Parts: sequence; structure tokens; C-alpha cells
Amino acid sequence: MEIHATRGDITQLSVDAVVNAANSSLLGGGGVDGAIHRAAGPGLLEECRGLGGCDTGDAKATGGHDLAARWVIHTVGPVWHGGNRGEAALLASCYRRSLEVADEIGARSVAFPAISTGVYGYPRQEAARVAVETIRSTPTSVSEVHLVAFDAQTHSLYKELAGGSSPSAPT
Ligand code: AR6
Repeated sequence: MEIHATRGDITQLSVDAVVNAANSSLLGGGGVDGAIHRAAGPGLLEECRGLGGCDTGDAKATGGHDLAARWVIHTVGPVWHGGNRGEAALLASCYRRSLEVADEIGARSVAFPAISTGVYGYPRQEAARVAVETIRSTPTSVSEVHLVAFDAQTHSLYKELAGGSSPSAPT
């Protein structure tokens, strides 16, 4: 698997699936969630209404609607409470479950935002480490992952951590 550190707006990427950092209602919000819903158009919200929400650490797929991406994988990151409330395991679960859902729908290229590091307050460096370690250690048919940073700090963390390819994933 190739892991790319990418900077920019995730809604503009031509990948099979973009991951959304949603909330458990799956009915939209601010940050990257708002950006994805705006770019995908109202059909995305319509489809999300039928999903019945999503637990923290889990992931569910919809179509991409007006996005270039064919699918959106909605995952719900943990709110940061200081690190002693299972945040790292829940964040790892978001990346792992998103890759499992990507396998179920047949997505081979997937773009992730920095889940939980905005409104939910997860420290960027710890979150970047969880992202890279979990993606590397999850068996998946996804062959191309883009770690998409909106800010310069996250981008340099990703460049530092994500150099090279994954030895543990199937080729
Ligand atoms: N492309 C890529 N990354 C982005 C974009 C974009 N267009 N916009 C923001 N980011 P956040 P969370 C980055 O707050 O912390 C929503 O209201 C942003 O800089 O979007 O998981 C949901 O509905 C940050 O690095 O998500 C939930 O209620 C990262 O995306 C709640 O926020 C995540 O920031 C989820 O909070």
C-alpha cells in the first residue's frame, strides 16, 4: 500500500472514496463534514438520513453524489477528553473500520481527513501517529491512501510519519 501525505481540500480529490469525519447523527455539521455535504449536494444528506446514525469508532458508506469520489465513508471520531477515555482505541477503530468498509465496497484509493483533530480536539501529533500506525497494520485491499492535511502542521507530521510504503499490508 502507498500512503501519501497530501495537503488541501479533501472534497476536490479524485479517489474512489473520501472519508468524512462525521458525528453520530450522520446528518452533517461543520469542518470537513460541512465541506463534504456542501460539495456532494443535498442527495448526500438524503442518503444519510436512511443510515440511522453511526457509533463512535464505526464507519458507514454512502454514494459520493456530486463529488468526484464515488463513495463517502462516514466515520465518527472520539471527542478528546484528555486521553484516558479510550480515545486512541476509538480513533484507531475509525481508520480500521473505514478500510474494512472500503474493502466491502471495492474502493482501492481512499482519502482520510485528520479525524477528530478539529472540533473534537484530539492532539494533532498523537492523532497522526494513530492514523499511520493503524493504516499500516490493517490488512486491506486498498492500495492507495491519501492522508489529507488542511493545515501545515498536520501536513508535516504526515510527511514525517508516512514516508515509505506498508510492509504489513497485502500487495
Ligand atoms: N478538507 C480536508 N480537511 C479538512 C477540511 C477539508 N475541506 N475542512 C476541515 N478539515 P473537523 P472532527 C480538517 O472539525 O474534529 C463536525 O461538525 C480540519 O482542519 O472537521 O472529527 C462534525 O459534524 C481538521 O484537521 O472534525 C462533527 O460534529 C480535520 O479536518 C465534528 O465536526 C478534522 O476537523 C467532528 O470533529
